[in-house]
Amino acid sequence: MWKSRKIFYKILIDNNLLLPNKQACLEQLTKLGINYIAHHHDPVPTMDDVVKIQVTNGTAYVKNLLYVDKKQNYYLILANHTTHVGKLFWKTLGLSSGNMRISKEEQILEALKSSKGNVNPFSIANDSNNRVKNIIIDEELTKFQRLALHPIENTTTIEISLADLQNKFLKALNRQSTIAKLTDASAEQQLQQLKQYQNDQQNLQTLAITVKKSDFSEWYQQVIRKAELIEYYDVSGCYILRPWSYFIWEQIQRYFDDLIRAEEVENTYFPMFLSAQQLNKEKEHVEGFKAEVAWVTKYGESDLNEHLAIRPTSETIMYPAFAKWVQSHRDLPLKVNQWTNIVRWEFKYPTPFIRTREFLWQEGHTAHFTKEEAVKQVYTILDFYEQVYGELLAVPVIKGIKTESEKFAGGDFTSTVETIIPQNGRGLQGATSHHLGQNFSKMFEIKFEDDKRQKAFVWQTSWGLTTRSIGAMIMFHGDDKGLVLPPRVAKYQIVIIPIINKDLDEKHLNEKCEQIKQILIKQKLRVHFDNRDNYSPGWKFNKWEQKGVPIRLEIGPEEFKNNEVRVVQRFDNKKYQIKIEDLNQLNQILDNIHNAMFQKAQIELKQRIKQADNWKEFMAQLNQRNTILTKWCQREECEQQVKTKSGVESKEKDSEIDGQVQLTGSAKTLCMPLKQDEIKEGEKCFHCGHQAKRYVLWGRSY
Ligand code: 87F
Repeated sequence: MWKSRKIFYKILIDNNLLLPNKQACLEQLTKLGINYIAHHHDPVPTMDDVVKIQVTNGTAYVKNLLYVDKKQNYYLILANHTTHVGKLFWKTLGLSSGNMRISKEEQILEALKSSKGNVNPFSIANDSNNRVKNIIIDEELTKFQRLALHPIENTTTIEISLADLQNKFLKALNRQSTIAKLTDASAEQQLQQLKQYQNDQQNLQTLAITVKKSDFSEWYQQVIRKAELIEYYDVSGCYILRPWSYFIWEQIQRYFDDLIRAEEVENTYFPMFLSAQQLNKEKEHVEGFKAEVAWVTKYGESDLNEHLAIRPTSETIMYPAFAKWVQSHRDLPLKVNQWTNIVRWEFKYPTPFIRTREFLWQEGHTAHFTKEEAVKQVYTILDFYEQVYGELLAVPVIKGIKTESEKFAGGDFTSTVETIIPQNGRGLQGATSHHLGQNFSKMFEIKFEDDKRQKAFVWQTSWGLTTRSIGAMIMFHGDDKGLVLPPRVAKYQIVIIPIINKDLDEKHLNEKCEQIKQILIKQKLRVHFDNRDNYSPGWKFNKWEQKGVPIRLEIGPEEFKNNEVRVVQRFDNKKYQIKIEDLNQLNQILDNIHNAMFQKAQIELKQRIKQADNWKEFMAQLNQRNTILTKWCQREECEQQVKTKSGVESKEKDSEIDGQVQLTGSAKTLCMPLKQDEIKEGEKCFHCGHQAKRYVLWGRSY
């Protein structure tokens, strides 16, 4: 490829061509008044590469074929990429197919001054010796609005109309073109080809995930798209949540909302804009985050007098109102929550769900009479978060406290639920609940008169859970075949798939399926009957497996006859029959599936937590993709040193050990787990040898 491109350019310069390169070509099109849409990309030497370029609906991908006969006359054929170019059409043009050969690299160079992979109708302009006798255009192409073609070089694709190509471009060159039917096929064969083509398209869309889960980041990218959770979007770091994933979020909302409602938390909505002055009110906490704040600076064509920040969190939006609402101790506790979107303009590599510039969350903010009440609130919410992860998403978490350097700077302490992604051993913060002390209440003057008519500041908490939780669930439970949904968040918990057979009347089978569906709906199960007749049962099995539906019910001739269904469980592929009258077991079966998924996940999580008593053991475990629980002195200086040293030493490591690519990057503290053994006098910090105070969990993190 490289070699031929070099020759290509050399000749272009030597011969002083009419259209030496794509710039000249595009300029020429503009001069001729031809409108086009351009896409720039890496070279696309083959048709397989070409069809990956996204073009507008109604645009055909064009195969460009240069033929040559025995007398060295050339013919350029433009065919729709799906057309099978036959032999018979040559005769209709008064030519003999026996004389025609597809031209070789040197011949392409000679006629069009072009290389293989760079044949296109625009290079006709460079055929100064009139070697190309005719340009033959596939009749199929007349059915499209535009054609996708390369302007001389295959690093750009333009979409232009056939009419412009013929009547403006080729006409200006005084070149003849002929529209012809290129395929030899009979009408019936053509229909067959069309069906095959449609089938292929179908398969293309649902093609299995091409990598195993062990190729983790590629696997994740494929799962989120093929399971129809995410659609990509033009703004970097922002993604479309499709119904299949938004439903999961709705389940999380419903579950958590019920929990906090019982705690007498009230839902509210505060505006998403805030002024610079508002944002800077509590300087200390904003300082570290400033770079991530997104601003609105214009309206229409005019500059906004006062730029507006888009909420990255709502402390400084809410607390001025809190100051108005709290007058006496009778106004306490004040407990509000809101479900909103949040914008944080991060520059780390985005990952759908896990790290995105806009995301969805709930943020809760409470104000209390006493410190004890506030602390209690912090832990109640932390338990709720543990329940969301465990009871809904079947993801185990570790409850803990952040170290001083990892806590939210605006608060007194930060509690957290952390999980560990088994595939790469990375820690992932699942949600957080802060004890804010009186820091904000003093700043914002949220105060009241206590029983003795003394002024007192309130004690506050704030807490948040985001759509990141969905990412953790996908990573934990997905497998080589795709997504595996825990039953409580699955939009469809059960799909019914009829297996049509010539011995079975389709109408009766469908009625049976519909009947079963109604039985299950009465049990409050979320069930879908896939009665599409243009897809085979096998195709449907794959599709719903990829989308992670917990249970599929198959009903074929055997099941129909015996009045039963075949149950196939997604997460462990277990298969068995149940009688129709026993369908009420399905609720219990789904619960069992949830529990089994959670248990499996718990084991996987535990396997990623190792202990270490010294630096050597620590680094060895880190390089085995584990998190490490160590005794620690709780000194910030020591924490910093571990972070820096582990980063340096992992970078120096070979990139491959035991055939596995090693993760590099420094380890930080994930949390000090709430549940931990007591540390005795004389026990030492694993790193610096000072008296240890607590156990802390270290790991690379998301
Ligand atoms: C990004 C930009 C500006 C996090 C930010 O955790 C400010 C911030 O304050 C910021 N990123 N934070 C901390 C958020 C604290 C707290 N807020 C309520 C939560 C839970 C919900």
